[in-house]
Amino acid sequence: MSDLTSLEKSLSAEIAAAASEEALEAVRVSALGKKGSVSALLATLGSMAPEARKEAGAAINALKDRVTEALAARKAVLKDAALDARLAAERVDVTLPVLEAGLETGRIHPISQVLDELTAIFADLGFAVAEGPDVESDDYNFTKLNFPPHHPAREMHDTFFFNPGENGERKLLRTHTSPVQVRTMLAQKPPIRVICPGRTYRCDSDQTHTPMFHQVEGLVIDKSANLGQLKWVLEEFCKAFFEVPSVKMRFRPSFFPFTEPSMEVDIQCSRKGGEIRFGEGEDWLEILGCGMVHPNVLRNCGLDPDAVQGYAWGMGIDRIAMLKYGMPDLRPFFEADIRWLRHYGFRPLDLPTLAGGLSA
Ligand code: 2U9
Repeated sequence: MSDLTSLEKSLSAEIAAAASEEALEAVRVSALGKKGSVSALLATLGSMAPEARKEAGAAINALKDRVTEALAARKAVLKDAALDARLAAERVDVTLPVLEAGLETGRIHPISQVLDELTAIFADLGFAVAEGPDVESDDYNFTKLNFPPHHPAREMHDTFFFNPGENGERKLLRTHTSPVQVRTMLAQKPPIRVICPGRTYRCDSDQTHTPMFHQVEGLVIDKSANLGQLKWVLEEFCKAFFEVPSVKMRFRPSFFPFTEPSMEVDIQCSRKGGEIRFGEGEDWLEILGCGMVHPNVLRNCGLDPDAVQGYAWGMGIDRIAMLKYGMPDLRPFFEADIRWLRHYGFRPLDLPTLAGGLSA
């Protein structure tokens, strides 16, 4: 057997026996590396006579090619085997039940809970959910909503403005979710029935105000949208949300630039013993604002006020959560204090259902 044949035989055996990518790499270096056996054979070519060099060169290079191929084939086999072993070792059974401990300690934040509850109620009334960006343009947050140029809400001490961009445009953190309704009207044709929940921002901080808070606004645009429907929707929502068979609501005239007429809405309640109960009592508590969409707003959003009408409302999610679940102070909502969350939070998997009572 020639030297080349026996070298190829022993290299083939070593390649086949390599049990890992590291072992295979060692075989490659021992054959094709700078000081490898095949490289050493190639180095002998320089001292050969031209005829002999031609013949030996062709044979050694052919050997080198076959060894390279064998190494690559073995490498692919080892790679597949390593991946199979890893997949088998790292397998996770996602159908296993959630660990008891996680269920016991984890809590749903009251804002998430209330968001789920009100989304379920409005979905049942036929409303879709629309969302939009927290960083808004002055145009969508104020101008299209009929705020006059020097309205106080446009002042620095009420609104968080960003520094002007290269084009001079001054972006802001939305002060209400109303720009989402503007975007919806610009993008969709009536009839429109949406609720827009989300984060909103105003320069304000005390026991009942935080610089970031949550709102849910609603909008209906239709040929015959009217105040009677608005009143019915709000009453149905309050009954379902506060889980009472009937509610009395009081609509007081008010003013917002984006609605005409505008109203603030109180809900009847009792405050006996420091506890608020809805559906009974002689007290009144303000819970939301509403009105018919101003014709200027309809026009600004590409709609004809002679062809369609709209009603809208807005309320603070944090505020209605405080009212429903008896929380006296808004600030702990955003302090991530685990003791507060253990007390006021909700158990995971207690999903709200209209049939079962939302807070059951
Ligand atoms: C469009 C047209 C009309 C949304 C409305 C209110 C009245 C309102 C406040 C309640 C408490 C905000 O969180 S709060 O401070 N909101 O009183 N919001 S009507 O009206 C709209 C919105 C969008 C295009």
